[in-house]
Amino acid sequence: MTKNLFPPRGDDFFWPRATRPPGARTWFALLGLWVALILPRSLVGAGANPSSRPPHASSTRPNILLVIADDLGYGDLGCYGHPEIKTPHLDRFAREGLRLTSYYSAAPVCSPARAGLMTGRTPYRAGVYNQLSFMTSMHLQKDEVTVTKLLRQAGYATAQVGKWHLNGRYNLPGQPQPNDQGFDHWFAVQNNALPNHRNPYNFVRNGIPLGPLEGYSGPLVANEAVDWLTTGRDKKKPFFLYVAFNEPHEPIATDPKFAAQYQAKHPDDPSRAAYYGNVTQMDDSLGRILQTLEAEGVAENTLIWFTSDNGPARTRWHAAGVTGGFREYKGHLYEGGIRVPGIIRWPARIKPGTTSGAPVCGIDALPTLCAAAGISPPADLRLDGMDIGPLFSGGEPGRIQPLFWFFIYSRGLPRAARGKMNALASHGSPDTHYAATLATSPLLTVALLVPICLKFPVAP
Ligand SMILES: [Ca+2]
Repeated sequence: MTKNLFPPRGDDFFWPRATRPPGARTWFALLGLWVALILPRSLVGAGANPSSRPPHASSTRPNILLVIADDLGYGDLGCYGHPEIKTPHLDRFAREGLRLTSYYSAAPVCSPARAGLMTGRTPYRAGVYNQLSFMTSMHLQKDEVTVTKLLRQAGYATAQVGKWHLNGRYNLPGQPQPNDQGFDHWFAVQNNALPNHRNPYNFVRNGIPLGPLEGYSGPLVANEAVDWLTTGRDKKKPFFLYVAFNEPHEPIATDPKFAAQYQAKHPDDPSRAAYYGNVTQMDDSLGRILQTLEAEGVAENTLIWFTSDNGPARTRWHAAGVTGGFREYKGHLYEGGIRVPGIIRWPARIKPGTTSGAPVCGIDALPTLCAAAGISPPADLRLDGMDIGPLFSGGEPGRIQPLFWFFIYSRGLPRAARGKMNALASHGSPDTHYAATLATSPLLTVALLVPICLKFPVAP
C-alpha cells in the first residue's frame, strides 16, 4: 500500500482516484478478514439462501417500498433522539412499525452502501468498493442479481426515483443503467442533484434528460413516486418502489418554509438551519408518499424499509448532522460512519411500536424482502446478508455469518462483527498495521480472530 492511496481528507469529495484498484497489502488484509468470516461459517455449515418459505412470508405478496436517505446520521431524526429536527412523518412511521437501534449500512459512503442494499452482498463481493465519481469505470455489474431483478422476475412492477450512484457513466453507453438492474421506470440522478437540491438540471427519466426542473429534489422525487403509484404502475401487479432521497447530502438547498422553522433559534448559523430544514424537507416528502399509499388503499400490505446510506458528513459547509453520540462520522468504520436509522413498517405483519437492538445491515434487505414476497434467491447466489424477518414477530434472526465491513479509504478500521463481537484491522500506517479488539471471546470469536492475528502483527 502506498501512501498516495490515501488522499487528503476533510470534506465530502476526498476520493478522486475512485477507479484505482486496491493495493497488495489491502487485498492481503481483505483476504485475512475474509478467511476469518468464511471459517466460522463453514464450521457450522450455514447458508444464507432461504430454502423454504419463511413463516412471515405473506400469502398475498406485499408491496415493497425501500427508502434511503443520503448522509442521514443516526441521531438526525426525532424518533432517534434529535432534540430539534422535526420529522413528524418518520416519527409516526416508527411508532407504527419496528425501529431498529443497531442498524448498519453496508459501507460508510454512498455507492458501496447502495450496492450492498441492492445485492444482499458485501460491497466488495459485489465489486463496488468506493463511491462512484462521474465517468468512473467502476459500476455495479450487469450480471449482479439485484433485489429488483428478483422481484420483477416474480411479477412485481418496479420503479426507482432519486439518487442512483451505482455507475459512473450514468445514462451513457458502456455501463448498466437502472433499467438494466431491473427497474421498469426510473427518474434519477447519477449522484447529487445539481447544482443543488433547488431547481436541479440533471434528472433523467427512463433515459431521457429532463433539463432544469422547478422545485426541490425531495418534493420532485416524491412527485414522481406519487405519479407512478397513482397512474404509472400496473395495478394488477404488486409493486417495488425504491426511493433514494438526495437529502440531506450537500450541496444542500432547503425550501425556505422548512429552513424557517429553525432560523429563529439559530440566527447566526444559517447552515445549521438549512441542514435541519433539509431533513424536514425529506420527511415531508416521504410523508406525501406514505399518504399516497393510504389513499391507494395499499398501506396495510406494504412493507416499507427506511434507512440511510452512511453516517452524517462533517464538511466545512454543513457540519450539523449528528450520530447520536456514536464515534466519528461518514467515511469511518466506527459506529458513527455506518450506524444509521433503520425502520421497517408492515402493518400486516409487524406489531406497531416495537423496537429491536438486534444487529441488522443493509445487506439484509434483499434476503428479507425476497422472503417476505415468498421468493427464493438462486441457490448458487452467494449472499452475505440474511432474512431478518423473525424480528417482525419478536423472534431472533440467528445470524450465523458475521457482518463484515471494509472500505479502502476508511478513516477508521476494517471491521468484522457478530453480535457484540467486533474485530477491527487497519491497513494504514506501517507502524500500526493491524489491531484486533473484541468485547467477548467465545470460541467462534477466537476462530474469527486467529487468521487475522496469524497473518498480521497485532499493534501494541
Ligand atoms: Ca451518502
